Amino acid sequence: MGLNLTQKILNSHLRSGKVGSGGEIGISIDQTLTQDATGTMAYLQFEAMGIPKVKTELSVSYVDHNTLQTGFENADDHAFLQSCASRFGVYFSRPGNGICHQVHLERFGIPGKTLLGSDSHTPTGGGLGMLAIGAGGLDVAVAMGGGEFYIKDPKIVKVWLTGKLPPWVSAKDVILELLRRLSVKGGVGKIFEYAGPGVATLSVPERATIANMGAELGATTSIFPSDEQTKLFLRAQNREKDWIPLQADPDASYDEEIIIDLSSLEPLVAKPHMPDNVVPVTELIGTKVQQVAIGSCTNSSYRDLMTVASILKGKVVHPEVSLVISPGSRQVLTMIANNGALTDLLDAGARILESTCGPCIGMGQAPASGAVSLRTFNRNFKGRSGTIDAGIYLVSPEVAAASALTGTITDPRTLGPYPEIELPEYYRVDDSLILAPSNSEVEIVRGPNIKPLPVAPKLSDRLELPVAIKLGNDITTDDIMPAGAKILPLRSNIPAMSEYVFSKIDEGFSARAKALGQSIIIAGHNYGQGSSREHAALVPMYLGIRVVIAKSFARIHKANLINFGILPLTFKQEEDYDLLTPDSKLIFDNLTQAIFSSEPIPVKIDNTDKTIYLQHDFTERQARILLAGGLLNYTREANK
Ligand code: MIC
Ligand code: SF4
Repeated sequence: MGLNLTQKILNSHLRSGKVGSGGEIGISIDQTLTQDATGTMAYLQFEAMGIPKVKTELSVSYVDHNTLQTGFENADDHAFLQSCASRFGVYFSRPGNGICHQVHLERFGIPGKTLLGSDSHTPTGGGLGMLAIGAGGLDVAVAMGGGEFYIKDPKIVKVWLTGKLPPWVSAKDVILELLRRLSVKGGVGKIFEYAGPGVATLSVPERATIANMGAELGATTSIFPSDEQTKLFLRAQNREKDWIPLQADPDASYDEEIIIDLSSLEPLVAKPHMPDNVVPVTELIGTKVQQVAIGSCTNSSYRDLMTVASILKGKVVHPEVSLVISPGSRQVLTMIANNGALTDLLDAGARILESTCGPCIGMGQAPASGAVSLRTFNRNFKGRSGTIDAGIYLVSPEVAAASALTGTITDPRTLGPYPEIELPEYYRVDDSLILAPSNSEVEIVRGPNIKPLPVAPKLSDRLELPVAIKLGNDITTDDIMPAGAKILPLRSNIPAMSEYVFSKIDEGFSARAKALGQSIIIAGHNYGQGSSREHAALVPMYLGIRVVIAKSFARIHKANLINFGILPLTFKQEEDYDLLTPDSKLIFDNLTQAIFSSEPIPVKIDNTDKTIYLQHDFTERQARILLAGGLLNYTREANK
């Protein structure tokens, strides 16, 4: 039996376990990326491991999230990151050079390699045929030190593409269609491997859009074959030497199969407040729009911005719409500046922002109260934009540009002939904002925003834990640890961040958790979906959270909880969720043994005669990490 593409890459990087066994596998990581919002912790953790230089083939540190400098904090973090990069052997992409995933695709991604990034949209690299996975900063720090990365052996889904996208329908609609079919939980534990005759009709930037937003399915990653399109892209980036052909064997087998006929797709929209709340644009025609934001790691490539510029050329945006555009990279920005498209955008009334994440992570451009904002981004969680009652709709660049002109949600197919964008034969290559590491000893610059790393306590055998909060389904890491212009600058300062845990849904949480000392979180399905931010585990750990009981967990967040010594447990019987109240107190006994056993854990509800049963699927390695009080303690002990 032949192998699929994922199996080929996993096998060639396998360091422990067996592909196809369903158990845990450990793989070696060729490349890593970090961004500034998760990077400061990752480098503090790398430093704490005492390894002098990274051991990967390539590691890159990007600055793209915290670029609004309203105080000293972000600039301090940038200086810290720049000095760490130079000291530890990491390339440093300076602020202004672009969004990590876009720049990595352009300048560093290589088919067939593994990439681990401290950002959940790292799978963007799958557009180039890489096995690119998002993880918490601590896992990335371990990979930088040469350690293997562990995942549960994934189920591999074949996404068979046929046909060709019709005019005005684009890559964003392909991934919105998958989200419509499968939901934000539909990809947990799975890798989506694209194949079929439709693949050849998609360019690498289009594939990257699809792979990028596979993160919203909860997938471990998504991957496309490396073919002639990949070669064209790499040649145009002056990197043809990095190309290798790579695809599944013709007789490869898969765990599941999904078929999408590209020709049958139509423009789609994800309505507030979840990326899977997808409907055809035709259902929303006429809805008034106050803001249109184009950018993010999903849709800000040269192809996307040229499409938008062609639609807007010679026209002006509706007077009640604020149009903001953040180009994905300096390469994209300089190319549209040189070919005149930037002038078309400015003439149309667009407000041009830096080449960064910007509004996608609430770093500015919060919409007006109650506004409708159409965004080409990947997440529309309530409040993430910075305005709690704004309605964020996720759309393609085509729908965004058409609606910016009319002031209402518009079907772009009404605009006439579709501007087919020709991709450049050569992109403009200028790596002068990417600094190579230094060979000499570099002093690490630590401003007052860089606070020491909190370390988790060792696991106690007996815990009596009151419930700190009881939550429903699909709680995101934005709910747990909000981002935005006010809170993101505190990412290197855990005591300051701790004031904001759950602040968007329960303002009293932080004070209550502190008063309780140690406590527990109860949640429904898919707890911790969304971002890879380990702060959503680290800061609750700092506030005394020792256990999270949920109906199910999102992959990265579950790993982050274990990394920070918090027990992620699930209900043996889901109905037991209803027995717990915000005032319950739970009594755990013999925990240090229970985490090594597959037997359900009996837990007494204090002041009642009830016992509920909880379960886990910890591997022996994860149980040891939990026992040690998290991955940092565990790695240090292992390196002694
Ligand atoms: C996001 O899109 O939520 C982020 C900000 O890029 C995060 C990382 C972070 O919280 O720093 C992600 O997706 O992992
Ligand atoms: Fe940045 Fe948004 Fe992409 Fe996250 S999703 S990396 S915030 S652009």
